[in-house]
Amino acid sequence: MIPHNQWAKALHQSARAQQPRNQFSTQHTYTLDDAYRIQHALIQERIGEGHTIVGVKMGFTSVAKMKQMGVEDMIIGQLTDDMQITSKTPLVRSQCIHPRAEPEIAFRLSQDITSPLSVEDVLTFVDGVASAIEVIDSRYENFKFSLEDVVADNCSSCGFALGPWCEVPLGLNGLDMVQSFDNRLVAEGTSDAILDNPFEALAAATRLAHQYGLPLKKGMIVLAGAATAAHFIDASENVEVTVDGLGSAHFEVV
Ligand code: OOG
Ligand code: MG
Repeated sequence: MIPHNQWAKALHQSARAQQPRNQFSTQHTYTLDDAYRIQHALIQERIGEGHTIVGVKMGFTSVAKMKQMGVEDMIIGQLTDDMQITSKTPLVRSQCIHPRAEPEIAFRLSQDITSPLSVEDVLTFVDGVASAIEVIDSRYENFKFSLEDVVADNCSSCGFALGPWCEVPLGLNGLDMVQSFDNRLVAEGTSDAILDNPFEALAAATRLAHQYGLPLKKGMIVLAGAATAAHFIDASENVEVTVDGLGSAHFEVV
């Protein structure tokens, strides 16, 4: 028997104490279903602290990310309100273990989604698109994990910043996505890297959310997954992501 709640508490504690821990998979065999149960229990720890679920994030929707992390399946994690990084709530480096930033695209849901949707249908469930930055901060030593380990750890999620909400275009293909640290270019890619079409990532999110019981409610945010490999954030950096036609998301590291 896998002690789901105990492992969730251990991961939560690692995040709160900035103490990386061993992977579970090196000592135990557990399934993807177990991993999502641990993730749910981990989110309950955050809810117990007074936070609320504000959306989901997709992971490994680009070849660049799969290659960087050596993991080959799409995954889904959950976003809570305290993860949002704004000009008033910058990223506090000392509250992270080994944070990395990656360029993403965010969707805002215009209505509840209760069943898996096709890429054609998903368009009518979105009322905003934005450039985004995701901050990931694995709770495992050396940022190394199995597919089950990373799912249990809520897909490494730590924070996210959004650019201005834009009207939903009919297509999101061929958009340049660039990430810079203190105006220094660190990553460059295109929106096509995200499953050939970021709307595909949104459709995949509806499938995985349905399969693993994650809520998708009106007003929630869906992060489509990174278009490039992620980059380590050092001290005192200004992180910015610009997506062609969608403007920029940025935040400060303090
Ligand atoms: C896991 C999270 C992957 C993405 O955008 O592909 C992810 C990790 O790389 O630690 O967020
Ligand atoms: Mg990501």
